[in-house]
Amino acid sequence: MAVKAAGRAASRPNDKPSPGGSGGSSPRASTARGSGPSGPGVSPDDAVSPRADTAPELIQLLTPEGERTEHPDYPLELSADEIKSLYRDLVLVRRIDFEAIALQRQGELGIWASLLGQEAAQVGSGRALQPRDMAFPTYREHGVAWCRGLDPAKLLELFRGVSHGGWDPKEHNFHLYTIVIGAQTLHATGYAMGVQRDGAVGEDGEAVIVYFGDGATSQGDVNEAFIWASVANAPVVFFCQNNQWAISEPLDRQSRIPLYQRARGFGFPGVRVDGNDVFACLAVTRKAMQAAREGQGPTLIEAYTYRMGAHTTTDDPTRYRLSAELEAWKLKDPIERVRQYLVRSGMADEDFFAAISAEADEVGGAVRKSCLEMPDPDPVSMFDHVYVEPTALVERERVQLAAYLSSFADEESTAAKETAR
Ligand SMILES: Cc1ncc(C[n+]2csc(CCOP(=O)(O)OP(=O)(O)O)c2C)c(N)n1
Ligand SMILES: [Mg+2]
Repeated sequence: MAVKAAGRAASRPNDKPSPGGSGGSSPRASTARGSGPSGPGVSPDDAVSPRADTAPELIQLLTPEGERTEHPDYPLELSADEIKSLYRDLVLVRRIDFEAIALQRQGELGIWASLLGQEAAQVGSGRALQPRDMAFPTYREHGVAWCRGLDPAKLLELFRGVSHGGWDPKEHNFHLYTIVIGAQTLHATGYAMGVQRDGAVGEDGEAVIVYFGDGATSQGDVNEAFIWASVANAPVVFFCQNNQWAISEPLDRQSRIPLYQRARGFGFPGVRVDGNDVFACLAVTRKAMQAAREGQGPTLIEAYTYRMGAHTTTDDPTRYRLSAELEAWKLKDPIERVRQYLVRSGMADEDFFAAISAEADEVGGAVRKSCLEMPDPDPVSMFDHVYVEPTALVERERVQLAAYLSSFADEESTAAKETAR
C-alpha cells in the first residue's frame, strides 16, 4: 500500500560512511588544499585530479578482467539467465547506436549522440527501475530507452527531424529527450515532488531517476534541483554519467572534487560506481531507487565511465584528447568484461554469443528500415504543438513559412512550363 512521505529521514545524510558513500567524509579531504583554482599560487594544473578511477570509493562488482567481486553494501544475486539478459541488452544497444551513427553518415539523420562506452551505466541503471518509476533522460540515454521498452526507431525521429520528440512519455514512463543541459533535473525534481503529493511514496512507492552528465553539474539548474530535492526529501535519484568530457571540456574544468562528493553539501548521500560495470550500476541504482521509493529522499550516483566516441557526429575528439586515453578505457570495455565472466563461469557458450550477434544484426536492420520509411512531415506542422493554445506570433510564423514554401512551388511550376515549351 502506498503511504504518504514519512518526511525527512533524518539519519540519512549523517549515516555512517559506507566504503562507497560520501556520508562522513570531508569533501576537502580529497583535495590537496582548500583554496579553489584561483587561490594563491594554485593553477588548475596543480589541482588534484578527480579522475583516478582506482579510488577506493569506486563501487565495483565485476572487474575489467571479468572477475566477480563482492561489496558488503551492495549484495547482488543474479541468475545465469539474468546475466545473459544483461549481456544481450548491452550488445543490442551498442548495435542500435552503431546503426544510428551509420545512418547519420549516410545523410539519413541530421545528428546523433552516441552512447558508446556508456552501455553498462545505462543498462545497469535502466534495469534497476520498476515500470511505475519515471525516468528523465538527456539526449544520450538510448540504453535506458531500450530498458524502458521503447521502440529504438522512435529515438531516431528527433535526430531525423521528423518530430519534436517521438514518443509519449507516459507510455513507458520515459520522458522526452532534453537537449538543454541540466534542465531535466528540475523537471524530474518537480515530478518527484508531485509523486510525494500524490501520496505515492512509501511501501510499493514510486521514484524518479534523472540522467545528466559531468558537464551538467556546473549548471545552475542542476544545483537548484539538488537543493529542492534535498529540502523536500523528494523521491529522486540523480544519475550522473561522468564520461569525463563535456564536448571538448575535460572533467577538471567542472570540479575540484569527485562529483559524488558534491551531494554531501546539499544534504543527501552521494556514491561513485564503476560506470562500466553493469552489475554495480544495477545494484547501486536499485538501492538508491528503493530508498527514494520508501521516502528516504534523494541520492546522487556518479557513474564513472568514458565517452568512447565523439560528443556527437558533428564532433572530432582527436582535436582535443589523446588517443592513449581512449586506448586505456578500451581495456575497461563494459561489454567485454561481462563476456569474459560468462565464458569463464561456463554460463554461456559460442552458440549463445553467435545468437546474440545475429539478433543484433536483425535489430540494427529493423532500425534502419524504420528510419528510411519515416514519412516526411508537412514542414508547416512544426508549429502545431509549440503551445497548447494558438498564439499570434506562432501563427504569423506559420503563415510566413507557408508563403515561403509556396514561392518554390510557383518557381517549380514556371520551370516545368518552360521545359514543356
Ligand atoms: C544550457 C545549455 N548550454 C549549452 C549547451 C550546449 N551543449 C550541448 S552538450 C554540452 C556538453 C554536455 O556535457 P555533459 O553534461 O558532460 O554531457 P555529455 O554530452 O558528456 O553526455 C553542451 C555544453 C546546451 N545544449 N544547453
Ligand atoms: Mg560528459
